[in-house]
Amino acid sequence: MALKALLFDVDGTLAETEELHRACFNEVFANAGYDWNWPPDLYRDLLKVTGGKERIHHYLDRADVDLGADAAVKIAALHAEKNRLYARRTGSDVALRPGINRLMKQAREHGLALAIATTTSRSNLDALLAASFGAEGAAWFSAVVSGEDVSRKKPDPAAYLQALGLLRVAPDECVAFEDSRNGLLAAKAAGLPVVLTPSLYTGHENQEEADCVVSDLGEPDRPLRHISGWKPEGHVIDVDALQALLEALTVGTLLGNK
Ligand code: XBP
Ligand code: MG
Repeated sequence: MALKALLFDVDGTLAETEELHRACFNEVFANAGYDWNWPPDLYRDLLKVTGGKERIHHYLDRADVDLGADAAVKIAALHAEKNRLYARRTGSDVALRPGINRLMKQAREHGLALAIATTTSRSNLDALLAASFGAEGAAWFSAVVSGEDVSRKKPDPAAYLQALGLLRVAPDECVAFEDSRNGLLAAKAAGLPVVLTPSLYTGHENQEEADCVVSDLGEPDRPLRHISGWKPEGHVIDVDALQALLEALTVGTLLGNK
């Protein structure tokens, strides 16, 4: 099967963004006069709910906090303010994870399509892409699906299915890159092979459905660490490695192993 496209999750996969999201949530809560605070251990648990607004709703439900009849409006305002802070800071506070830029450049040189399938807000995505890839960054991606483009967020496959439709490719001609269990389940439900690079908040999660789990995509002077599943021959995930992964999966399917 020829490799045609790479689909990337955003938070945790392109960059370790969740600490910045968490700091911005906490700052916005404090500025609004609420005594809510999300330390890392609590945030790890809250991240099971994808989407910032949904996460605030979930937190208030479990803390038994009632914001009254206009709760949804108040939560939407807090979330919008969190995203404004995030967009202002993402350029200086967030860097791409190892191998992301290298693999995207190489994929483009090989004529592969790039896509984004995320449950984060469009403004967060735009800010991260601009900060990471410059003004032309957005043009690198043939399909971009954010949390606002789908009615159901990950683990629902909607974001991936929409991206595949925009790319006009079959899932077995692609590889998806994810860091979280919700993302892994979403990509798998869309039929995609998945390379999982666990992040700060997701290393403890069940990874069994992933086709390949590695510490990160690696750089020539900073080899990846293989964790489980299919093992790349070299020290980095590059286009050849991904093609080899697809071939291994095809053989596995033919032999009934997958
Ligand atoms: C991860 C998420 C997001 C962010 C916050 O998305 O669950 O909700 O934590 O983003 P992904 P918003 O890994 O799919 O990119 O506040 O914009 O919802
Ligand atoms: Mg993620």
